[in-house]
Amino acid sequence: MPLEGPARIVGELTSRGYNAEREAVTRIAATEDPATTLEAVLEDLPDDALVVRSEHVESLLEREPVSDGARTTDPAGSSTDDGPDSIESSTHNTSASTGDERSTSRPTATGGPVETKGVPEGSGRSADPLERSLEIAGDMTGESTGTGEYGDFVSVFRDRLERLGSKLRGRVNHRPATAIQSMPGGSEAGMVGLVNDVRSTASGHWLIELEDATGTFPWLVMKDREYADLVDELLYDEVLAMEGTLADDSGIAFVDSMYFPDVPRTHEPSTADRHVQAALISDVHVGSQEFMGEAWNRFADWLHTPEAQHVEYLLIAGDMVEGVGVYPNQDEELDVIDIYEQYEVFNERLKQVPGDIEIVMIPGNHDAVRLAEPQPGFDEKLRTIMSAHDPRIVSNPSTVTLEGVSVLMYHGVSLDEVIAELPEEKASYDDPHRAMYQLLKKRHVAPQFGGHTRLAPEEKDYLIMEEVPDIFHTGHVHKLGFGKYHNVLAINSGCWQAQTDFQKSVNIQPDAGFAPIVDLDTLDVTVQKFS
Ligand code: D5M
Ligand code: FE
Ligand code: ZN
Repeated sequence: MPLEGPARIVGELTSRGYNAEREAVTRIAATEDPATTLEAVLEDLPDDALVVRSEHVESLLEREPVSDGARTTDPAGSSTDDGPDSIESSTHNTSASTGDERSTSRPTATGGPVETKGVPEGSGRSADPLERSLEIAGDMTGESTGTGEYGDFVSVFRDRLERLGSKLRGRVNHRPATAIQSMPGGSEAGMVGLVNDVRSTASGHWLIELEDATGTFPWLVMKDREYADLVDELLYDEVLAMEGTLADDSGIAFVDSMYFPDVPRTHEPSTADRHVQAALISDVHVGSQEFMGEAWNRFADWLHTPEAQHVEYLLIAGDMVEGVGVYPNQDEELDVIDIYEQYEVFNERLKQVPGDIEIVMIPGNHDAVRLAEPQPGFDEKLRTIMSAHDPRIVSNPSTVTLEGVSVLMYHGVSLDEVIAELPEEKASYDDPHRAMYQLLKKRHVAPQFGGHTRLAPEEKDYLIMEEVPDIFHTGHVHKLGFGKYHNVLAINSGCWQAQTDFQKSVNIQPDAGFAPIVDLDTLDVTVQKFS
């Protein structure tokens, strides 16, 4: 049969410009001759319909039951004999994308419950959509006030120092930089500030200059002190607290303790009240010659299977498309050269995802939004292009809370920087989640200005982790890795792009074609492999 399997049916519908509800696809797949049913459904569809809904299919099947294998072959209901293949299709007819509420059971032509027979795969999602909840916080789309002028840098740093500093001020007896300078030599002093400079001295100690609203003050970390080990974790512009003893001339302080804003060790993450899952992916790179279409097809197919019935959310952490002109000579590896066409193709790929899965996405550095972070969500034109599945499109970073579980989504460009600056054992491409731990410790997704990561100063610092997320989701480095840091689940989600020439040249082996699936009720992770 040419149209066996829901994903093929979805593909056929999308190639003709239609999106489809999952339930509708399942019903078509359940008929004796899905190809004929599909044609009949399309014939029957109202002219203005863009989405094939379950009621379209049901109403056709009620009028022309001949094509409905489940009910016509044996009205007495032998379909139940089909055992595990027999799927109750009438309970979850939902459209996540519209939030429409529909009746939960349908009479058949013979008055009994609809049972589908011989369904190769697929069933409705596991739960009532009314049990779902999805909230967005920190989306700065449309809120950008930055002009890139000096005043913006002053306000963004002031905001950062104020908000991250407030997490440290209770822990140290702190004074402003200028006040410390006039304290008597030998006093105990404390300060909260941004890392302005880190230098090694001739004798191998470390000099860390902290800056606050009043000025700067130098702190000396002796090489044989326990804190010396933390110096190689420091990034410029992160917020820290120091405590120590002033030298005789009060021109410098010897560090006794160093504090990071950090996630409290006692942090207890929230969990969902029912068994429900989210698939976390990123770096799809549609439009690249290396985009792994077959792996994506398998992923979409899998989402239509009963095994995936609890997957009700799909989060995509940036790099939807390959983009154009992102890296030198990138055009030589493009499959689709027009940026809008890339998003059209991406939209087709989204349509393969069951219509009742909620999708949330943020942009990445390959996407057609400003490169500097925070990156606003896509503009109206791109939203229109990507509208078929009705995804929620928010800024990079943003926090999405799924049934009480907060997920901080950040594309991850700063991870390159963390990995470059920190020693291998603290952050590496092979263990991207460990680099994420560093960001959690700093309570900031991209601390360092003026480096590799481009930042746009705004009135407020959108890159701060004001609240501790339950899950931190990044991508960008194309490596799969996850683990827990002070009970926060950090996941870097791999990619859907095979190794590029650049990656070959620097010996990066991407983890392509994997989908980490998170149980929102336990925060356990399973990885599904599609490559
Ligand atoms: O980034 C994928 C990963 O590869 C990320 O760690 C950056 C790195 N990368 C990829 N191409 C380049 C070039 N040309 N220069 C420097 N770094 C690169 P992505 O954002 O998906 O391209
Ligand atoms: Fe990428
Ligand atoms: Zn990227």
